[in-house]
Amino acid sequence: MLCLGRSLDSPCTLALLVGFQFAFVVYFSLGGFKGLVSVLVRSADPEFDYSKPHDVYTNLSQLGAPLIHPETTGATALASGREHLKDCPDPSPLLVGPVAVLLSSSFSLDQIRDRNPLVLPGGRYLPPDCEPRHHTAVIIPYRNRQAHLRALLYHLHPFLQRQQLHYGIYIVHQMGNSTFNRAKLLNVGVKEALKDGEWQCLFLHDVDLLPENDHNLYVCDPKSPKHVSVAMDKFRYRLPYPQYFGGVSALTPDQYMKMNGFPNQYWGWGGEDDDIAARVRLSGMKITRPSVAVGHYKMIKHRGDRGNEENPRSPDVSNSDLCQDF
Ligand code: UDH
Ligand code: MN
Repeated sequence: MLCLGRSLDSPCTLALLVGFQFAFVVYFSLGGFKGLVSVLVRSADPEFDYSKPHDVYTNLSQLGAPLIHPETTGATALASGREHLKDCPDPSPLLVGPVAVLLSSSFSLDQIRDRNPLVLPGGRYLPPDCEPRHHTAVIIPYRNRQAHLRALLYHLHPFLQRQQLHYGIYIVHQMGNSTFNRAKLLNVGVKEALKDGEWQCLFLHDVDLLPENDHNLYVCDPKSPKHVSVAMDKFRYRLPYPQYFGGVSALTPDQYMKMNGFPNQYWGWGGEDDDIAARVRLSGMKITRPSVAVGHYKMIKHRGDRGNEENPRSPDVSNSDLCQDF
């Protein structure tokens, strides 16, 4: 105490203390508490104001004119006349951040097509005025959810076009009334999509999840499988549990092969997403995630479906299953 008292008595120390205090006051008043927190806790997360979302069709009129006739399909038609195009800018200048979500679409499929004149038959799109950096197949397991499908297509087409991706949407329909099998449908979808195009990224997408922020890019992480729907309104915008891998996730074809695809033996609701997460880990990969700030999704409210009753027992998942499924 004596020592401190003495040093405080020194005019030099006092001047220094006053100087520090002054600097702190100036610092707080300029950056506020938020500024101080952001310096202490270095967060790379962007911030978005979800209270003022844009219309999901914002900026679509800025997309270039089609270089190919909309009726034309096939790889050669897609490639023709594009040799001189520059790479699309990174990031896309068309992004707007939070977008409004219409949970029930009153639009018919014809009306959705009319609102998206640059989308080609088969639900494909290629930016007309630049060479896309990413090639993404969106694969949707589906049965008897017409209203959800219309809401998703109305939302997802403009959302993905603003990201300037080359994309295709594949709806994998389970016929008949037998028990639903989401993971098996996803396996079918991956196989068919890869026969159809040279996709670099496979987005596995529930039909009832609508992304709320177009900075949530529908591209893969080349290093790790990505769980994308990290902040769903249904779970109060956070992960329900740390290993959750359901809803929307993204894998490169290589990652899909490395984990030997998805299990085929999960009939009915539940369990298959945890099995898929286990496969990722067992094959030596990690799961990446976008930040909670961009990974916002709204889920269309619904009850359990007939034919997709809760799976009474989770199949025994063993290492040997990893070698059998596809
Ligand atoms: N799906 C269909 N048709 C069905 C069942 C499922 O298309 O009949 C697809 C669809 O893409 C859906 C996904 O499978 O988004 C996942 O199914 P889900 O939406 O039923 O899963 P979720 O986790 O279930 O949202 C929430 C409550 C369901 C009741 C659970 C039983 N206790
Ligand atoms: Mn659902």
